[in-house]
Amino acid sequence: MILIGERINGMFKDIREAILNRDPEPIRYWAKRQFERCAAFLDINTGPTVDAKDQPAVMEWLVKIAQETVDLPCCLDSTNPEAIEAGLAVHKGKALINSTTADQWKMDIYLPMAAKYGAAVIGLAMNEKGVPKSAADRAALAMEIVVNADANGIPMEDLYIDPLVLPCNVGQEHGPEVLEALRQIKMLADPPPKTTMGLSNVSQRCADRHLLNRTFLVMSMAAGLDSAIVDLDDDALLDAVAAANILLNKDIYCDSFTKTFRQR
Ligand code: THG
Repeated sequence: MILIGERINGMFKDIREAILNRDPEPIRYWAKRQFERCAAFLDINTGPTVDAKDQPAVMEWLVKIAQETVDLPCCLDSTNPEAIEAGLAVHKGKALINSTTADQWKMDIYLPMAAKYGAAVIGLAMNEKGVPKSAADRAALAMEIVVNADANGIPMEDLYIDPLVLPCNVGQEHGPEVLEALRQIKMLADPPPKTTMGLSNVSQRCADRHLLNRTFLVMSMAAGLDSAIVDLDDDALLDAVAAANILLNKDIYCDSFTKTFRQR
């Protein structure tokens, strides 16, 4: 499982304030903490309160601080192509662009950008009409992204398809469709793209968030999930990933499998 730490996101109050005051300490704290807790990438999102015109500079600042602190690549999370490119320009190693949709005009911006910088890219299974209801419609949009990524010379191991997870208290019928979409995406393309999701979406404004998160994560792993943007501060989530890695034969069993998983 490729774990992407969700915490450097301006939707969280401490990060929002750090950005406002240009205080690098909270960014350094969460970079280090998520590194220690198995992050393979750090999601970096300026959050909803930063003005569009300031987003490129803030993204650049966040990426620089994060990569000065730990040796990890970033998942550049923004709907602003200028912010993504500003992050790519200062990024060390292979970045992950988060994200394009299946809209042609967006793919025409982000896929050449990924090729230019040698970055990987997340493709959301949605378009201007929104998030599809059914697994089949999600998979169809995923295949449009697969075809366009291939045309831009992006190898399938660098494409991460996100079937889009919605909060289960408002979009409960989406849960099984997301699981089925993961299975279909792995069957329809050969070689298949990688898959990812914003796991914490599933439990937003719900009770027992950690239980919902880890239950949906192991179900998704069984359906073909390769990666997820997650809350790495959740001990039970990390243990569930360690167990699922054993049960899906992705890691070799040993009696200390939870402890071994955390030794990066
Ligand atoms: N797909 C992709 N990228 C994504 C998402 C996705 N990036 C953003 C998001 N979704 C994933 N990251 C988060 C981060 C935090 C939360 C949910 C998803 C979250 N935050 C608390 C809340 O809203 O209740 C905030 C708590 C606080 O303010 O302290 O749940 O789906 N590709």
